[in-house]
Amino acid sequence: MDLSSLKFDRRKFLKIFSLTTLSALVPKKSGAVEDFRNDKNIPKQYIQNRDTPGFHIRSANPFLGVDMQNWGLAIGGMVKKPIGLVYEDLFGLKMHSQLSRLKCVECWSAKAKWEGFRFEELVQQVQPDPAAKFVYIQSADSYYESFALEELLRARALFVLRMNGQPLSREHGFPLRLIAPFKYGYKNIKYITSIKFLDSRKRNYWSNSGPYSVDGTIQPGVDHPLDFNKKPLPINGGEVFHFFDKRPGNAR
Ligand SMILES: Nc1nc2c(c(=O)[nH]1)N[C@H]1C(S)=C(S)[C@@H](COP(=O)(O)O)O[C@H]1N2
Ligand SMILES: [Mo]
Repeated sequence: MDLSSLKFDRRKFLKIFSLTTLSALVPKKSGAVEDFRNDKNIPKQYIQNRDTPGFHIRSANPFLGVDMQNWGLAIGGMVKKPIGLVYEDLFGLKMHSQLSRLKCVECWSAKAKWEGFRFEELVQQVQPDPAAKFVYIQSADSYYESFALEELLRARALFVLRMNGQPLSREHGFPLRLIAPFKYGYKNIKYITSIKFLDSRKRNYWSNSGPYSVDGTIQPGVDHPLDFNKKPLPINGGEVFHFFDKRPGNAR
């Protein structure tokens, strides 16, 4: 199927591809790629866990990155008006910017300037059923996350297109990721392809594949920020702030 001629024509795109077709185009698994998780010789071109200076990279399943010829964002489930968006559509939404820290459960954290749109705008477009109090998000690397709708509507939750003044890099979630700084890093899903409104809470990748909770709210304790001279920094729980971070206007 040749998508290249349709790439920039949204109306045609939406007419020709029903929402089900759209999500069928987005591979649930990263193809028939072998499982490299326990392989120390993962080919270099794969996005994989890397402790890179400034901002580490975490990718549970080594992944080649999103193929934009096939990328679309499907928003559906219990909604009045399911929609399919192409990358260009996302730039028609109102952009917000914030400085916030991503804190991984593996005791590193790093901050960046993020730019993106608020979930509220998508909610307005699709008009969810009042019973749909939960949101399930899937990504191109077969990762998935689960939220209460209320959490995604908080002021500091952002669907991010740009990081530090550049489009998201392949490693950090291009073309679209979530930044929810009051949740541990694993909730900040990258390479998003589909968002579904549901009336019950689904599980997430790391509660099914490891010891982490579905909720993933940052807990009180001791943090070890990557860019804080490796000195432990006590935190009070909730979003982690650095003395030099810009304080959020109305963080919750
Ligand atoms: N799609 C997807 N999103 C993901 C992950 C992943 O493996 N796949 N890893 C999570 C984890 S554990 C962390 S800590 C953050 C790391 O984001 P970064 O790679 O941009 O630093 O992404 C989260 N989002
Ligand atoms: Mo993480």
